Amino acid sequence: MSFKQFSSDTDVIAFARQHSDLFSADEPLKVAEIGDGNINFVYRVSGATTSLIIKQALPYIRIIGEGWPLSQDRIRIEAEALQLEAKYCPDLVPKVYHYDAEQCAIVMEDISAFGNLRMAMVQRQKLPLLGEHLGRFLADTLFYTSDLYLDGHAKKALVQRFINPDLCKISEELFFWDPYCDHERNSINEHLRADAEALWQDETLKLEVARLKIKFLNQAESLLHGDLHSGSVFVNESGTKIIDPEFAYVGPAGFDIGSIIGNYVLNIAGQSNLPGDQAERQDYQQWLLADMNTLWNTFSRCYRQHMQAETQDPSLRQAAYAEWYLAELLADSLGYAGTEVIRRTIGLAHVLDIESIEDAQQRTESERLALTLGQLLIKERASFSSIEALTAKLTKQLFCH
Ligand code: SR1
Ligand code: MG
Repeated sequence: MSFKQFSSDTDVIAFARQHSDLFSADEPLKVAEIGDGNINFVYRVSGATTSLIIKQALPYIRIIGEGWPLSQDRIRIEAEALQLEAKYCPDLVPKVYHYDAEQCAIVMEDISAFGNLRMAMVQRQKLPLLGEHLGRFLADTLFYTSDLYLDGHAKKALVQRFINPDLCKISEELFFWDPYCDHERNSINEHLRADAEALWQDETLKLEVARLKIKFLNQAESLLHGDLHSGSVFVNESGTKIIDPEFAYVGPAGFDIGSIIGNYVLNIAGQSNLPGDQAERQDYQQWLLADMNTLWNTFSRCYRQHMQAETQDPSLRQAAYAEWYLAELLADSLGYAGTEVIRRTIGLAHVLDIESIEDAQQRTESERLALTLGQLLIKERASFSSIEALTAKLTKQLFCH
């Protein structure tokens, strides 16, 4: 059978029954379309005691329609990336039960015991294991897919398997082009217009963004998740699940680390004006800063251990090389964090952390703060000798004026 969009609950149920043995033959099943992302359709199929998720990729972007076509190879890439990530951190990703090339669909584990990290951050939930889990996920997935672990043939085969031009193009434009000019895709709060215009005139900033962009285009360092924002992370008190790697490709490791750090910073900017007690909001900002330290320090400790124990090439196993590599990676990560913050503030796709501030003046203040922090991250990224140096600077920026 050739590709056909699921068009009824019956289609989805038949597909679920065909490709999993979770349900008994006579068990009544229910379907809910739960996709809240921009790109695909996602269904939960539930029986009496168990459930699963089916994700289907159409040949275009869901929120835009047929006017923005998109390769359906993205769903193969997502399935294969999830399977590869599961090899190194099985506890941190949903299980893939079946990938169907013809229907461009994945049948996978339902992670509804976990809630979306963006919502959790808006509600100021402190998650004791978050930074450690994200740090370990990043260290394992980025190390085991790099030249520091793989031999040359295996690495090049990996690059080939994850060529993802349509999805890369979206990031190339939305991160590195649109926010730095008066692009029709941008969505700019009218009160912030002058700030955006000033940013478009900032040649120093644009030069630094160009340096980050060229690495995104040509530095085939590690297999990336490719879209690691807080909407791609699910959490509860005891666990973390990272979903949606359809933007996966072999790119600069700092892009994944920076994307998620950028989402911490976006929430920090939002917390300055989200509803609620000021002391509580400031306490949460401090928790986010401390968890950024935990994330990077967990990442760098695991990555250093992997290099010492598992890198075969003696020239790349030198201790001094590991230190140089991690310092470069911190700078790259902070730069990409800045691009994520800026594109989510004046670009096409915004975030609830700031959008849910109802009062326009207060929302503008948080957006202005986000732009300030984003520019600081990009321009000063190479000046921070540790993550603590950055979070101390952000603390000063937020609390001492
Ligand atoms: C048109 S797609 C906009 C954004 O949604 C995705 O989740 C990616 O972050 C992309 O940049
Ligand atoms: Mg997504």
